[in-house]
Amino acid sequence: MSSSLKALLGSKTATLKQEIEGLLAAHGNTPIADVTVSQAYGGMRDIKCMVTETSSVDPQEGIRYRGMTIPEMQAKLPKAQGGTQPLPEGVFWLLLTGDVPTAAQVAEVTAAWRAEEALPDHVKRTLDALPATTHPMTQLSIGILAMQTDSTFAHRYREGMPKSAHWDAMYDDVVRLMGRMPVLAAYIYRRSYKGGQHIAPAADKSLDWSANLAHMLGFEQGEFRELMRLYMSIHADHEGGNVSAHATHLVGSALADPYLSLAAGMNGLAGPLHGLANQEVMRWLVGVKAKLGGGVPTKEQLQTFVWNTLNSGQVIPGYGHGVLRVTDPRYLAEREFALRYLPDDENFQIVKMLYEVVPDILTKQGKAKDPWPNVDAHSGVLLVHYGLDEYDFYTVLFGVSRAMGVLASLVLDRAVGSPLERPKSVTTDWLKKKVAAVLAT
Ligand code: NMX
Ligand code: MLT
Repeated sequence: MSSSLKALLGSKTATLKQEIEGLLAAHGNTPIADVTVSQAYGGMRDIKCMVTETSSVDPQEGIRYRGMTIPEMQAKLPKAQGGTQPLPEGVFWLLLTGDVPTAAQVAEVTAAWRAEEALPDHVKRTLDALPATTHPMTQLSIGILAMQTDSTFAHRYREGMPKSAHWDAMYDDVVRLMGRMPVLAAYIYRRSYKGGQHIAPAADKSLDWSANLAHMLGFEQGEFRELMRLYMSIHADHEGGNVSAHATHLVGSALADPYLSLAAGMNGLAGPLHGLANQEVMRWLVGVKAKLGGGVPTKEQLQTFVWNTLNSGQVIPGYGHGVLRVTDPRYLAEREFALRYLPDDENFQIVKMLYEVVPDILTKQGKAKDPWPNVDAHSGVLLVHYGLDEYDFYTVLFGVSRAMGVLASLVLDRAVGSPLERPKSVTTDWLKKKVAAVLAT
């Protein structure tokens, strides 16, 4: 499978590999971090011990894809005709190469992905064997694994491909996976919620990837297409340490093919502290409305409800973050979309009011290090506005987008020959002895 993106990638990663080899040869023993006992027990927070090229998250500023903020991407990446949001195909190009693609290059990615959009029959049969009530994220993971029969990487590995060819095989798998992810997602949506009445991909092959996803889900509004372009662009990547990226990278480090690796990442995304928070936010918000008699509650009512949630030992979904210490810029991009297209939406009024109420309360409670909203606090209300109100499906959309970032990183991992990931674990006994030894010196 050749393309100008693949050719560009080949030359860029050769240079990157050389840079890494030079850095390792000259400074391989230079320390970059110390590890405390709290970090060893505390989810390894803040330890700088892995490398991810595609994006980075600054606690005070939020995400940058290859150095670009979301507003910069919205300004600089190619868009659909008449649209204002970046095309995710361009985001993928940016993540992989660090370059802003031209419209023609983005069209090339659209064509390559859309050429791969047929879901094999055995994948459909596998999904159809599951109860329609199976959680959509479980179906997504099973569907990805069922597609593994087609893995070029696994096939070529068995045939003895050299290490230098790993990235090439990985790239081919990733193109196919990216082409199929929206079809798989739409298949899950229509079988779970629309009686199995499936919608074929758009006959117009030049229709962009997100608009085609909207079409296969059953939503033809132009605004919903724009929402999908925004949604797919901003959920794609959040540096390497988040659960879905880290899990994908870790499993891939054993040279598991991208189907096996991505399924692992998606299983992590399905946790309520990670991507599943987007469905939990909507459930919680609807619970607020129901308990308070419907409509938009008063600020005082909301404050009481938030405290009741905290006092009953639950988290406020959509608030807090492992890295961020400010409002997530992805939340702000969603808010901007809402202010433009659905300013009077009732749920949006509540989301806005929560933004005024929750940070204060979390700060007063004094536990959460970050009292501000993350991306999941806002995405659900946008989807509900256009009629996509099956909350359990929301994390699948997150997953389709996240596939771009984690798979781009997987290609880069294989291109630079990243080794098996295998950190050292210690026991509590070892830690006690270590602390005693440190105190004695
Ligand atoms: N509501 C109530 N308590 C919270 C919240 C929150 N939104 N956020 C953090 N805390 C608590 C947390 O549970 C912990 O309590 P304890 O000591 O009793 O275990 C304490 O504050 C310290 O946690 P942090 O160090 O601030 O947060 P951590 O890095 O461990 O976790 C999250 C980050 C995102 C898991 C956490 O903020 C959370 O549970 N948020 C709600 C779920 C959510 O929105 N997840 C989506 C994240 C974004 N994504 O898409 O993945
Ligand atoms: C993500 O997008 O992966 C989340 O914000 C979680 C994280 O970065 O830890």
